Amino acid sequence: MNNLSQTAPAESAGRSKLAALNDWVAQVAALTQPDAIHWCDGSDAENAALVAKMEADGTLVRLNEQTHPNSWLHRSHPDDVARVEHLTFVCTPEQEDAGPNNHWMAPADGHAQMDALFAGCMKGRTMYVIPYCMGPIDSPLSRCGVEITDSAYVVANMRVMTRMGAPALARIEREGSFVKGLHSVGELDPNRRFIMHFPEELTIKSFGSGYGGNALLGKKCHALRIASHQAKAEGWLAEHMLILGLENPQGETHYIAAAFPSACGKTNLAMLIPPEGYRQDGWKVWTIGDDICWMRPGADGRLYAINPEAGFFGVAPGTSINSNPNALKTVAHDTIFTNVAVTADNQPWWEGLSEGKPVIDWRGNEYDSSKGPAAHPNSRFTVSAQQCPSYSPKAEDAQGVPISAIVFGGRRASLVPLVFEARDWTHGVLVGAAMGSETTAAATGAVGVMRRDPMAMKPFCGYNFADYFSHWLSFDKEGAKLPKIFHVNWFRKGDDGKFLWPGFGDNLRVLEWMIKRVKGEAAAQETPIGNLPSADDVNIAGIQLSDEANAKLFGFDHAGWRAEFESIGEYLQEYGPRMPQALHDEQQRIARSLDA
Ligand code: OXD
Ligand code: MN
Repeated sequence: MNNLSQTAPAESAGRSKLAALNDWVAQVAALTQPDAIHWCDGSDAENAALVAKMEADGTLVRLNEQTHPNSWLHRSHPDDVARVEHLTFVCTPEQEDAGPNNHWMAPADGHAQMDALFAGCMKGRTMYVIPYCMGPIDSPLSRCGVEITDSAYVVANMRVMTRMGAPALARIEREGSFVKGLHSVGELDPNRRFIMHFPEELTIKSFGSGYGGNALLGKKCHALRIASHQAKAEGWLAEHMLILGLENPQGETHYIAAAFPSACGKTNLAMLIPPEGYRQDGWKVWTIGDDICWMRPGADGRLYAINPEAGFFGVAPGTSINSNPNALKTVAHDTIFTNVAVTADNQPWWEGLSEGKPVIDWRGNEYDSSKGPAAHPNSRFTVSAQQCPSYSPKAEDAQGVPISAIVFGGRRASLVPLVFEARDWTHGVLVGAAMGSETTAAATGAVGVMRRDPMAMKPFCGYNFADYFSHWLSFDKEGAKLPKIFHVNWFRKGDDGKFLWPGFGDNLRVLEWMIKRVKGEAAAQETPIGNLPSADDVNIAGIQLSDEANAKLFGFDHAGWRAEFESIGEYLQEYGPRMPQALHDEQQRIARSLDA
């Protein structure tokens, strides 16, 4: 292989100035027995050599060079297309610390089970050592890790999704600490697949899957599960949130962090293009991140946020010129597509694209519409954030951006109005804790089933949710200037089963109302569930809403919410005595006012 420097395993120690890193690499090599070891430097030459190797062995298929320069298709194993929540574990000494929200195993058992899988698994393979930094390389909010993997596809994706290679290694050597992530695709056998986290040891072990959320360990495993644990200990927040900047015609930009479950439109909202009239008036949306947000209080008491990622691992189906023109421009070149279909002239294709016709489906078979969608519903693009036309220069700011509003939202076909504002921080934490949403194809299992997904962190919180809610509540203290908290629902349906709100660019109308509320410039009606705008308070000029839409999007269904609050009360009880009393009190206060 050209330009890919590899050493025999015995010579591998000593590649870093950090003894702890060299020792760990040597231990992993002794366990997994690779034929060769490659320390990734993140260079273009290294990437070119890896891509050439993957093209030669069929891991990557070149797409149409004229329409999609330097872009590739990867077809994963058909049983390896999503996160596997039932095989994902948090291994803490005490089960209670992982909480009812996580699958748990004692750390010694977890290590034993994983190490048995890893023993000799890299024979005949190259072991890649990937130093990476989550967040801008010079930011005090960033954290580093090292992923060891036997997948060149993982290396290529980590290069896009993180700041990977020599600068990250230099920071790790300076700081002396890093999250350890060990990954092998194994045999891609769903019966020999586990993703385990050891938060106390800042360690991740993932075996048997090459899928993004299971295998790109910087993303969900480090930046959410391990980081949420670190954040609790250190007084910050690691959240499943997009970050955007909303610039008004006066040139003032407010930053909003928004939590939605997987495949519920975070990428679309983060890259929103304002409706025509708003654009003419000078409104702009700036993208900071589309999936993960790390926030901590600054000296002025506000929360400052960074996006720890450097790229987007976005859901392809549904991405179109109507839903997300910025994303389409972003993926026009230098993109890795996974499990999309292709057209006769070898362009990537997925459901929702208005142009082109699929001829080969995501499995690589001739497309036959009677056999399901052409692209897998969870097919993805991996692309550098720098390619996004709306990428904010502030995204690289070491200090992060000050957050004015936090938004929670889920897919709720009924009951939940378009938007409401929490009365205060404690109420906002309850709104996040009570969040519900219908499941999507981002994880294996049934799609469309309503479940509680607090703060969109159900699959990602690395510790007991009850402690997580206490941690959130702890930010409300002397001197804090906390963001306002809102809840939105873009997915409310009418009696005919169709969405009542146009969504996409028109969501800006709702963001505008929020920022006006932050500035004390917009009206709202107080209700037991929070402050709701009427249809007159949100600018809906230029969109047609039926009477049913007006009533359901801006209305408040008393009886429905009474039942919802009973169910929220039962949900909080599931966490037993660790659930903070403040949330029980808040739930009961609202339940009482609904009864009044
Ligand atoms: C993702 C997910 O890939 O949430 O971002 O599943
Ligand atoms: Mn996500």
